[in-house]
Amino acid sequence: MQGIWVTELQTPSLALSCRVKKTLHREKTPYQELCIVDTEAFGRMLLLDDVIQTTVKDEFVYHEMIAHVPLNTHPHPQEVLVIGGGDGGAIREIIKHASVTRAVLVEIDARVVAAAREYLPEIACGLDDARVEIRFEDGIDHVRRFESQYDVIIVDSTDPVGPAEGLFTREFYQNVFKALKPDGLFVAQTESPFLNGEFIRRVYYDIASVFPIARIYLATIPTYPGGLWTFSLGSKQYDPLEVDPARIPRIPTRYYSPEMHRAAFILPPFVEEIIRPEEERE
Ligand code: SPD
Repeated sequence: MQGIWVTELQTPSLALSCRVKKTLHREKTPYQELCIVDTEAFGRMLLLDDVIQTTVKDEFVYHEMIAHVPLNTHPHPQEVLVIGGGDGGAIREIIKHASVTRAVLVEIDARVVAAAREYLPEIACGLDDARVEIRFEDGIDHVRRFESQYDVIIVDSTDPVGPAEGLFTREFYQNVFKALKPDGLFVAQTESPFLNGEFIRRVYYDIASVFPIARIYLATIPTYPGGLWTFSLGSKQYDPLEVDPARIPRIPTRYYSPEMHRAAFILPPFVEEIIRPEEERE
């Protein structure tokens, strides 16, 4: 192999490597190692602690699916909270919704936002919208402090290791429930069904123990481990499966559509198996 390559060790025996055209930025923040490289295959790429977070070429899939599925499940989302998501991609999608009056971004690491503004402007471009408030604080503490505040909460976190671990606990979901209005809902990124089946099962049942409606949906994200990614949704009232496609506003997107909204919840049998109740398992 020639030249410089960036490698994410996705498991101890599996890696994804991309040839690097240029390293644009590297720093150790108070929270993590932050790196932005320009790759031949996926364009500019943000890595945190050597884990790919987003790339200019495939970020639209993740950001559209983490934002529009919950926002179009709620009939009139106004106040939206994003936990993590310092690159701004989820915010860019949220502010496409005319009903949204306030989008709060709670990101623990100010350096992620600064680097995204400088090197990933096509992703961070919504951060200066007048409806957006950015707070550099811990998302776990933030939801503890609020009651009946948000219509939608989006957990756009790193993998469930280190500081993000607390975003995948039953206690956190109970605080998210409390911070949501009586008809609110939340979604979180929840890893690869090929590599993290037991984790997805545990999260699904924790969400189902707190919210009356729990669902899982999928999207194809080539730079994430396994290439197929899950999102887990907990809702107090609205079921994403009951959304009328005719009611979904046509907003400019490249992966999400009213048809994809429904299709994303159709799970292949091996993913159904991950969340099948214990007594129905073979
Ligand atoms: N394996 C990496 C998962 C990262 C998910 N969050 C990415 C943040 C993009 N806004």
